Amino acid sequence: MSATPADASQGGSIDHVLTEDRLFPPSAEFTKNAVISTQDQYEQLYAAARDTPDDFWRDQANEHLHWFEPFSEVCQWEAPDAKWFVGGKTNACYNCVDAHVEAGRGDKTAIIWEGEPGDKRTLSYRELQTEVAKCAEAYQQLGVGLGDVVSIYMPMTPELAIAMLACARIGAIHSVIFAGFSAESIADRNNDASAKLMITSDGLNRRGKVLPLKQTVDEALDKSTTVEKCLVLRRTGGDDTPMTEGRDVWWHDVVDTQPGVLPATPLESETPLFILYTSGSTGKPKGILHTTAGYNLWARRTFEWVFDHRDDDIYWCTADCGWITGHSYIVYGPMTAGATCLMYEGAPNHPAEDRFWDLVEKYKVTILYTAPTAVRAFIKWGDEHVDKHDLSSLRLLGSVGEGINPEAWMWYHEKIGGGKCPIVDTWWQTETGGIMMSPLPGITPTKPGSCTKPLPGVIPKIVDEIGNEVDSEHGGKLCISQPWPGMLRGIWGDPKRFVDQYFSDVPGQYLTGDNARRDSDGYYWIMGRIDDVINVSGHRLSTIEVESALVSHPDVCEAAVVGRPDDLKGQAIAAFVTTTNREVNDEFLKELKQHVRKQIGALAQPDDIRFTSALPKTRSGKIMRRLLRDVAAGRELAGDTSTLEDLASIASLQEKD
Ligand code: 6R9
Repeated sequence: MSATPADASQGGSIDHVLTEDRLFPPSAEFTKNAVISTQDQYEQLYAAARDTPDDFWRDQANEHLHWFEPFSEVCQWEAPDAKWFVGGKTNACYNCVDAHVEAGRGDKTAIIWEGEPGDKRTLSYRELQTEVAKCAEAYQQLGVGLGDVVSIYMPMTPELAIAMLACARIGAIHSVIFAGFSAESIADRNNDASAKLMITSDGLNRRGKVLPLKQTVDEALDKSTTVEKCLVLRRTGGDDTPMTEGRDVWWHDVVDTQPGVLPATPLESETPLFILYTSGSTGKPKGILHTTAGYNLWARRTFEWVFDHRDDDIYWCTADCGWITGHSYIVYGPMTAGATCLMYEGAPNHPAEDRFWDLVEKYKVTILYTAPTAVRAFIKWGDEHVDKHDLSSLRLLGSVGEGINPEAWMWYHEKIGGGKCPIVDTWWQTETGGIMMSPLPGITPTKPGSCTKPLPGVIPKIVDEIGNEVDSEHGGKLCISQPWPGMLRGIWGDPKRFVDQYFSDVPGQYLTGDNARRDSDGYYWIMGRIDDVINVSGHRLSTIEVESALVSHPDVCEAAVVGRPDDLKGQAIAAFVTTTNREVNDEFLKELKQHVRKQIGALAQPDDIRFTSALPKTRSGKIMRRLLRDVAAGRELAGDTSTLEDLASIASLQEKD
């Protein structure tokens, strides 16, 4: 059987070639104290959310959010439009901050912050309440109110979280733009969202250097037609920050001088909370819209279930607030749950490669949530940086953003978790608002590389190209067949793209854009993006499985595989590999091909292997296979590259052609 490359992205079932049979049950001690501690408890929650969703979510919302006015209806669903907790009034900022002060927990530490240069700050929930109220008062003074969009382009400082929460306090909509994007990207996002206020800082500390954020913002504002004011935080100092009279104001002048008493506004449940731009595989970035009550509840409950949160935890999510992970698991989830969050401003390798472990030791972090790309970097940097530190405070580890290759999982488990911490491999998306599939650390035996089972309220389906469910042996397109409170409510200003992208394939179901399979234990394995499937002689292979086979070789650090056109096979497998220290030669190349063949069979053996010093990644750390496809096929780079971290790595790959 042969296939053309075009077939590769059309869906259908996928061959599964990598077998993983290691199983890691949680320790009896972890289970004993866990929030969800028996399989029965999970099954009851899961069945209730599936079979009687209105009753289930009514109780959840009443118990876990504050309501200024009760809702009258739990969910109105007419695909693709969902409305949750209709008629009710709540406020996400109130739930994150004021609720704890009201309940007598105002002295609890909300944020422990450390800047890259080593400066430190902690904020209790009470202090956070005052800061957030001041910021909201400043917004009002600057003419920002309900429904106005505020663009935030800031370093990872407490003021970034404060700026987000202050929007929520008055019903303004934040659009956080990762502080690494270009002026062009900022302007596009400002214009698409009709942003009224822009918030930034003079500069940002990165690996000991100061990046002049305000200069970039000035360039962006020249092309942003709707922004009226720009609020500037002094972070890095110096006298050379350009300020435009009448437009730009300093944070210390307009925020710090406010009384800090403004209460949270009661807001309709479906009031827009934020827009977050995410790059589509082609075309311009999409502004994913989330609204207040449903998102807030989903962020809170998923945080509590998955991270087994307890009052004395020191929780650290290493993401930047510029990504959904920072929104849901630095700000809205943990803060609604009243957690103590560590927030770190800088790079993981400044001043040295042990910065993260220094932070874990110093602050006695108990829960660490990071990304596979970081784990692979730590492996490459060497165990000696980890060995210097006492990581015994850790009790739970999390992973998000990409599939974690089983060998990286094992290193994370042994080296960071000391063999005792459960790992929660959390699968979700900007669009889903919060975690959808993940182990529950007290009850789920984990398998390296699997995100295991769906959370209560998540009904996954694996379908072929015409929407029929496929049998569990084979992978297919992953859909979600019931609405859940945290789901996106639209693409800002583009209702047609919203339907086309997420709801047109299988009527009434949300199409995730990922492929997955379910094993005989009911565990889910994410197989990568639908567009990334490789079709070799009619066999559809998942990128992650071939990559994981490569990464399991001791001298391979990271791997990305893509299909390239091949006259005979339809597609051939091209692999891009970074190595630890080994010299690159023909012998190594042969050994690697042999290794993959042994691990997963001849079919998946790469035809080409290219060694490179770095893989092209999005700024949030995901491997950009789309660009590598072009490189492998010798094509010009196409599509949107605005989220690309390292164009230089692409350039060096092309030079080798
Ligand atoms: C939270 C986040 C979403 C895409 C998603 C999938 C990939 C995320 C994953 C994972 C395998 C995991 N992804 N977590 N793949 N295992 N645990 O990353 O959101 O930036 O929107 O990306 O990331 O492909 O569809 P977002």
